[in-house]
Amino acid sequence: MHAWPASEVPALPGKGRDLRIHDTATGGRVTLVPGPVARLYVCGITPYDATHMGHAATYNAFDLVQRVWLDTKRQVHYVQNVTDIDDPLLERAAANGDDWEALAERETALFREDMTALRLLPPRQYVGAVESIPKIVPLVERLRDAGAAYDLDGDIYFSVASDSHFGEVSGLDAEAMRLLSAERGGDPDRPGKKNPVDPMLWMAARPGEPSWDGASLGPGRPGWHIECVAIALEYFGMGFDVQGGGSDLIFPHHEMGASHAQALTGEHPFAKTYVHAGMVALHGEKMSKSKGNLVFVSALRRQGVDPAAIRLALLSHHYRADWEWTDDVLTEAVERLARWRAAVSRPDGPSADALLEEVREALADDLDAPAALAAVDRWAAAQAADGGTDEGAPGLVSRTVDALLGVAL
Ligand code: 5CA
Ligand code: ZN
Repeated sequence: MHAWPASEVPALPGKGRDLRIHDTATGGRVTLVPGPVARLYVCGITPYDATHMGHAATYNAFDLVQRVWLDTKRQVHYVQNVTDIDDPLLERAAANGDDWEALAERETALFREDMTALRLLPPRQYVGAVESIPKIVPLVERLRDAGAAYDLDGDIYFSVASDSHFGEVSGLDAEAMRLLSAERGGDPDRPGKKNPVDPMLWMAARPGEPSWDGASLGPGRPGWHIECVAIALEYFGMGFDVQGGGSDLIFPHHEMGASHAQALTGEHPFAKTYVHAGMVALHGEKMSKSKGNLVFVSALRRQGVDPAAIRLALLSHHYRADWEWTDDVLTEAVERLARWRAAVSRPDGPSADALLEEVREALADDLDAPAALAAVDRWAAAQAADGGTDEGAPGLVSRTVDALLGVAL
């Protein structure tokens, strides 16, 4: 699949700091020291509805990771998937009398437009589940042949007992895992499973549903977690720098993905660091396609909201916090954008050298975007109050905000 166009990242003077970030697996903060090419895998959308503020907030967090890495003069190899075949997509298409492929294509196209408008850097590879099936099938066969997977009435399940590191990403106990598995696409109550949370790797073809050639597995379609494993192993192999997504992916998705990959290769870890963004809510509940309590990026754009203001609204919350989308969040962002634009359109101002370092330090400190915004606010307020004589300052502020926060002033 093709991704979306990249917005340019202006060069900044000097060099940024290495990112210290919260790692879900260890529960503590780690300093990321990738090689010259930092490798990031972020779980993409299931395209059965438009991009909402929760998705946008999560992708914004991982865009900041990339911008910090780029500022340390590294290259970034970013991979993202699209879950373009899965139960929710088929269910939504059936409910609307729609064709599932057309639905997936339409929503993926809209996602690309939203990402472009928000200036979120595109992945180098943007890869669909369907196009990955020829890579997925041999992995499932290998797991089965190694005794890490078993057949249940034609469906193939992964045995979590086959990975001695199972449980290390989420750190959850068996009961918590069982509850989350039931909530998030698993089938813990299906009789015959070795462990209730064992996830499906390959689902045998169901009447009326799309299916693909599965070689020795028989016709069917892939399970969810193996999709991201196949894609990450294809482009990175084991031990890539960061796997990211929202906190709703910690279990089962990222736990199972890690175990699939570790059982397949005998190596550990799958990702060196697991990073998760908090959940955005609306009216007190997690924003989710299944609940329908959504604010869409595309709807705001249609109403004429500047995407830069949407971006500032996302940046005004710490990525790890769970937060609530309200009209006030957007109003504040619109006002901030206007203040910043007025400030950088003046011919001079107070020196911005210290501001650049403050923004760098804020982002290196577990992506503290609210602290970065506060630093820019202070510069803009100082300029409005006292002016300044540094002719290079407005330009440097623009470039800093553009390169490190993805906001074009
Ligand atoms: N296709 C899978 C990942 S392989 C999936 O979870 N798709 S999704 O469309 O449901 O979510 C896409 C991304 O947005 C995931 O990283 C998910 O964790 C994140 N996300 C979903 N809802 C929210 C929310 N309310 N707040 C923050 N992030 C969210
Ligand atoms: Zn994923």
